[in-house]
Amino acid sequence: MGTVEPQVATQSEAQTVDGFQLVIDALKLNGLDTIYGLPGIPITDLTRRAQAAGLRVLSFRHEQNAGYAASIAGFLTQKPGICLTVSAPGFLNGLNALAHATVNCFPMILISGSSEREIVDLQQGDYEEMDQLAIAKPVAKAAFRVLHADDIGVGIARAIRAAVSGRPGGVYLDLPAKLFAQSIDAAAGKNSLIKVVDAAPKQIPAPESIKRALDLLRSAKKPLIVLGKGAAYAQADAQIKDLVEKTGIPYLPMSMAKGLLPDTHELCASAARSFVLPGADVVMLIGARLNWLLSHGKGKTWGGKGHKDWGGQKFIQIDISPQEADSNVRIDAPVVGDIGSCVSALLSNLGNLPKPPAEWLNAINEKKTTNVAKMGETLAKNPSPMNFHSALNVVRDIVKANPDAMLVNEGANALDFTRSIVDMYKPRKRIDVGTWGIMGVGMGYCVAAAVVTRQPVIAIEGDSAFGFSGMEVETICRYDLPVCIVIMNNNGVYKGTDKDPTGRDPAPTVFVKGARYDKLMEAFGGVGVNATTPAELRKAMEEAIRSKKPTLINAVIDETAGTESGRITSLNPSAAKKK
Ligand code: ADP
Ligand code: TPW
Ligand code: MG
Repeated sequence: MGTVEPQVATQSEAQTVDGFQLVIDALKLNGLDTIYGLPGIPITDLTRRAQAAGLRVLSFRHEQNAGYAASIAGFLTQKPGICLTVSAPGFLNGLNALAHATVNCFPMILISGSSEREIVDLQQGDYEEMDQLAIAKPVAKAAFRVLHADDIGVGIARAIRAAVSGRPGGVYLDLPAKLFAQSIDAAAGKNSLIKVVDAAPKQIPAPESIKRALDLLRSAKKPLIVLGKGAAYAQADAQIKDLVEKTGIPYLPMSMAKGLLPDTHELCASAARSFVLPGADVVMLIGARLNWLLSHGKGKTWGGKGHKDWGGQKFIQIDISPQEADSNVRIDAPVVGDIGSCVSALLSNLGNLPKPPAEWLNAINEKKTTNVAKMGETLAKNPSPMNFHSALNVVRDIVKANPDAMLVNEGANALDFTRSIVDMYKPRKRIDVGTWGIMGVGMGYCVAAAVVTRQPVIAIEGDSAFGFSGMEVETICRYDLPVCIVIMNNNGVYKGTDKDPTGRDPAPTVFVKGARYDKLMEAFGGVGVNATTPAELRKAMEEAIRSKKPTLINAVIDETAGTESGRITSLNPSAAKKK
């Protein structure tokens, strides 16, 4: 603070404003009040002055985690999450998250300081020299560089529009060191800032596309709705609930769409996934892509005989991107627009759409009943050592009792089992590895989830997954966030039983046996608990939620319990359930 105040005073006396201040003012003007980042030349003073100006500046231990935090803040708020890094190495550390944001359609802006253009472009070996703009472009939805202070307003406005309009994504904004120190006339500076009007305009679907979709639904004998994370992002929760309930069509939520309607809803077909996908005749995708997570809309998952075989379904696809349709299989009725507008248009034109035949609904319910009963039996067991099921049975109860809590989830078995066992009750409560199945999002997500929602956060982490961002437990303690991390500790990747056939080293998938991750939390003043039984886990989780203290529970899981889960089919909850 001591260094900040005189600077501000000097500026106002001289009636000038510098680049630092213009960046801060442009962010504030657009309601971007939180920065996830890591300081250093040339952006250290930007972090200090942003904090002094009232922005929330959350400082991380590694830029990748700050970036993941920004990306998920974007998903949760529909405003671009801001990640701020230093040049070359800091920028590169943030780049993974930028790519993640783009791939997952989360709005985010990675702002990185950069070195002297003249030196970088002549490759004369500047401090942290790198042509960052060129490197960011292939993984960003858009990338911009600002060279003059009076263009900062435009640069930030363009970055915001690019991040949130149409299909959201990651945007890179390159701010060279020299820019921050440039001073311009204060009035001209103020005038150069842009408060973005209608950053993500509604996109109304064409009436004929609505008619086409409804005609197809009318012809369906076995209709199915698939809800994706685009539907969760769109915050059209009431319309989506209405659509499902008024049409009576069973729905399948993708991982991050769980809870859009409660997983316990009578029309939720999650527990009959491997029955409804091949069985459906008309499938309406709402904010979900037919990518690998849905087996590309073909093959055995969809009732096709071979890997490339089409199952015969007709598809309706609601998506904001006009290019998404036909990316994997034929889409018979594309509906292009924002989900809120599309679903509203469907609702107001439903007319006398018949309810799905009872035969289809009964068959689904039968499957659900059988599968739920089977799962119930498995969950009720209490083996020693604890396994994924007996531990997740506890998590399931805790989440049920705390439906507003955020659930962060990553790992392989720790992911697949949690997704299929732990029911979600409210929209946008479950955040996870997303489209890439990426490990390392955990602690960054925890920080952003706690900061954005002000709700308790529960993180269910594989021991390997946790390791990618584990140092951020210090960040969680520093900001005293109500985060309860549960490490499903099975001594490694998938399981802890592999051996090096030569006997020389530990196997590549195996970690230190009996590691005590709980001690890591204690090192920074948080609560660490070692839990070897479901009862101990329950007690520790309840206490964490009650106390709101940063807590890490090392849940000791049978090291033989997991399955090799790097396969595509492992993301199918019913496949995971069978094992
Ligand atoms: P999931 O992994 O849950 O299946 P995807 O990430 O594959 O979901 O798909 C999300 C889709 O949602 C993307 O195709 C994206 O274009 C779309 N989308 C995102 N936001 C909106 C919106 N507001 N309106 C319509 N479509 C959207
Ligand atoms: C950035 C590959 C997929 S799942 C996983 C790895 C390394 C870890 C699984 O072990 P974990 O879970 O977390 O202990 P569990 O319960 O099965 O034991 N690097 C990145 N992303 C991915 N997806 C990988 C590697 C991977
Ligand atoms: Mg593990």
